[in-house]
Amino acid sequence: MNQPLMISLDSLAQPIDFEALEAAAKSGGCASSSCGSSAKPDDMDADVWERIKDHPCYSEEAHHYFARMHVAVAPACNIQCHYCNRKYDCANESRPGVVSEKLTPDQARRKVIAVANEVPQLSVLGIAGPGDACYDWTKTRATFDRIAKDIPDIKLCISTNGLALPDHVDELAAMNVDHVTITINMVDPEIGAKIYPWIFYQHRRWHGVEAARILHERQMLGLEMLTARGILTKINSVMIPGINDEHLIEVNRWVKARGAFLHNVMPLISDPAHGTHYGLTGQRGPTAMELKALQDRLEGGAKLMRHCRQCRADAVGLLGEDRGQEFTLDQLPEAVAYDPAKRAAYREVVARERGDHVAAKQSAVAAVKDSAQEGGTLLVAVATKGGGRVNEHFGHAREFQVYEASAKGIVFVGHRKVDNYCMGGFGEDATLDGVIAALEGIAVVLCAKIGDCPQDMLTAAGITATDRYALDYIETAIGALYAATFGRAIEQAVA
Ligand code: CLF
Ligand code: SF4
Repeated sequence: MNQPLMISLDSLAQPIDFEALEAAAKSGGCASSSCGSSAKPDDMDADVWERIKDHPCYSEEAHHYFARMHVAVAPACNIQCHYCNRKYDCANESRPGVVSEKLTPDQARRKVIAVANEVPQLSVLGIAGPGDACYDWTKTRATFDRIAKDIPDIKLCISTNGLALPDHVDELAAMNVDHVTITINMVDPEIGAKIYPWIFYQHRRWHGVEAARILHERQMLGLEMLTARGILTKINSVMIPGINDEHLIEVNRWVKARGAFLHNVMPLISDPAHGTHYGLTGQRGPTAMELKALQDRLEGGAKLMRHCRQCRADAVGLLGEDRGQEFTLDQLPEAVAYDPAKRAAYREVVARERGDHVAAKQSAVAAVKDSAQEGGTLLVAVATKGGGRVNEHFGHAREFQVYEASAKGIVFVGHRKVDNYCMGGFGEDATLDGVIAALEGIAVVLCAKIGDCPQDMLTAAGITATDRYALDYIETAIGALYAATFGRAIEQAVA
């Protein structure tokens, strides 16, 4: 293992101390591009790993360290989804299609440079609407062209419904866009007709099954074209109970057969207040356990992404945090110049921390496999603010990352969003009830600190919470917990 760093990454979510970063980088004597390679999964080509190792969506492991930002330059859309209403905006609302301000390509350039100068974790620029990035193509292309000139090492990423995608695949390849997401919710137009009321294609509107069939054919064509060009394609699917939940098993088969790199099944977000068709007609989303059960059934098919946070179309920061409100247009300088120093220094630090983390993870996973027993599965929720460590106060957590420890090792299986319990020094019982409800099925909560009162209430709800593993790597903590748990009561393991 490496020597401890001069700074810890447990403060990733805080403003970065550049002096400390630079000093830590200089003390390392290790090049970021090579060190990161120690984290490569055994079953992945070195070339593919090189392309995803800093992408927080394409690599679960990278999402502990690297951030994405979206620029909302593409407001026009060519289809209607029953789960979307782009008129609704709330700064606290995190879901696709929601933005606080739309940008021109020049404004987007200013914003990306300002963020890159302030947020050294930034590695990916995505265009994910708020409409469709391929339909609103002129603005998407103009934005990517500008940013690629100023920040050549930033990864360009795009998300689309797929209808206009085949028209732009060659340009995407020429522009070095290496990561494309297509939202595919069905491969059966009869099911598609229950999700999409209409599409706009070849200068006219199409409705019902006919519309869904065209969309389906364009999505499959787009995916095949991307695969043929070696572009890493992720499929997002919205799980809509009673509409396409069972059907997503078929979708997974189809996209795997056509070379999809990842399949990300996300829960439907549905609330009457959002004014969407599903929200207004009472269509519910899945529970966290229903989502997990479907994802578990999909294991063995196209590789799953389980750490999606269903970002806004103007999200900024690590997945699960949103710093967008710090970078609204009125706060940006008129003239910006990119300074690569902070991002370069940060990468040096991450490269070292990451090698250490991977070694710790491997040893924890081996310990779990060694002590695993028949049926010995433990679901653990972790309060973390990044860096792969147990480093968040229970009361400050806005989400918990969920890991499953079993004979298969230690696997990230999702996250649970919560309202933070600690509201400026005092806890709210009603909020805590909501947190407990969100932790359905969880056996143990790991956090950096927890008060007696919430700890007792969690215990009464059958959930053990402990700060015993504060600042440990997540897997190290879970490995120790697992080894101590089986054969003894959880309460003894955390005593
Ligand atoms: Fe953005 Fe999407 Fe690129 Fe990521 S998000 S365009 S691939 S950079 Fe990521 Fe956000 Fe989930 Fe999307 S967590 S909603 S999967
Ligand atoms: Fe909304 Fe995206 Fe669907 Fe268009 S493709 S209707 S922006 S969710």
